[in-house]
Amino acid sequence: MAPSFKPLVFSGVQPTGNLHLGNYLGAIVKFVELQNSHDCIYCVVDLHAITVWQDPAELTKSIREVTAAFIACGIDPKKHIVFNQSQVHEHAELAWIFNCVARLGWLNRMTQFKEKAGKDRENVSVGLYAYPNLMAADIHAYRATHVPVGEDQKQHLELARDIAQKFNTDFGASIAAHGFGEAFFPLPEPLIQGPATRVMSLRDGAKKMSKSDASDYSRINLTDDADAIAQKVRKAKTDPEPLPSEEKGLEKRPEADNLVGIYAALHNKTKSDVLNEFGGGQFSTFKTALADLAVAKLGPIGAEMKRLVQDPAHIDAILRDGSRRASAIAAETMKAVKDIVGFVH
Ligand code: AQP
Repeated sequence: MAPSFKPLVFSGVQPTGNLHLGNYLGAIVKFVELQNSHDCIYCVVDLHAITVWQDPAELTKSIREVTAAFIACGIDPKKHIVFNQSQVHEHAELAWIFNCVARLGWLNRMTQFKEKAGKDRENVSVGLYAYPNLMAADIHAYRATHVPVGEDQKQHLELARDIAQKFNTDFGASIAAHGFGEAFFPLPEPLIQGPATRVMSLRDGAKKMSKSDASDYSRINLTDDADAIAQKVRKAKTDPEPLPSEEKGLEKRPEADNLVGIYAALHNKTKSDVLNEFGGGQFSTFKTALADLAVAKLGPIGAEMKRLVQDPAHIDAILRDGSRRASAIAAETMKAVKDIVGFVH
């Protein structure tokens, strides 16, 4: 019989700059929903952020800004846990164990590393390469069972499952001998659902919307004001055809597909619902409706984020409290892992 684990949600967001509509629809909206059905732990993953260079003062600001975004979007840090990764040392400790479990061949297959390292592979940090092992440690430090993420994180989640599986197998006898049954780590389920699991750049339907894109017109930031949102939607790349009436008509039209997906996700509808309403019409009409909807949804979030970051002491107190509660769980896991591996402690 497969071992059963208490359902627990874990996910993280990097404090690496402007949070955008992709982070919001691909991840944070799901974080908020899951609070109604699960215990949730949401982490500002600052150790991940420094796998590429971060200006220290900007990093501090970004950690507080991501925390503010979580709260402004509706995450409750009292009922659930919100904290920053570097305050819970077990993440780094467990990541080392996983460095010794994961195989080089597994990491060599990671497409995000290939994309981020590009041609300059010799010159990127070792941390960027080992990033997926740290991500596995983030999840497994809490023995989390469900991980809401955007489509781009799917491969890393599969690696986290492979690491759990190999740890459970390699240490099977020790796991049983220490009274943990057949498996110590659950195989976490990725939660990647809905019409906007991969929001694309507004300038290029083949590229993911991303914080690091040089063009600010490629993304809608959570802190953009109404004018900026409206202008970015108006300038978003489209094609000359009217909108199709059926979803099949979005195939090979990446920009149209992206905008329809964004509208559907913001409205909590399906793409097919959106095409029932706008199919056959011109993009100009649809873009006006999309801009209005985006302003209505994101405007209050941006305003609340700006208000919250005015009080860094309040945000830091939330992170400290969350870190304390996260540490209590992660310390239990790490203690058990040390027993299982055979360390004296
Ligand atoms: N475009 C996207 N569409 C849907 N989901 C997305 N996510 C990111 N971009 C999109 C999801 O947001 C969560 C947090 O992401 P992250 O900040 O940890 O890392 P990232 O994927 O590296 O973000 P960026 O914007 O793409 O940063 P850069 O430019 O530095 O590479 C994750 O669940 C992610 O899937």
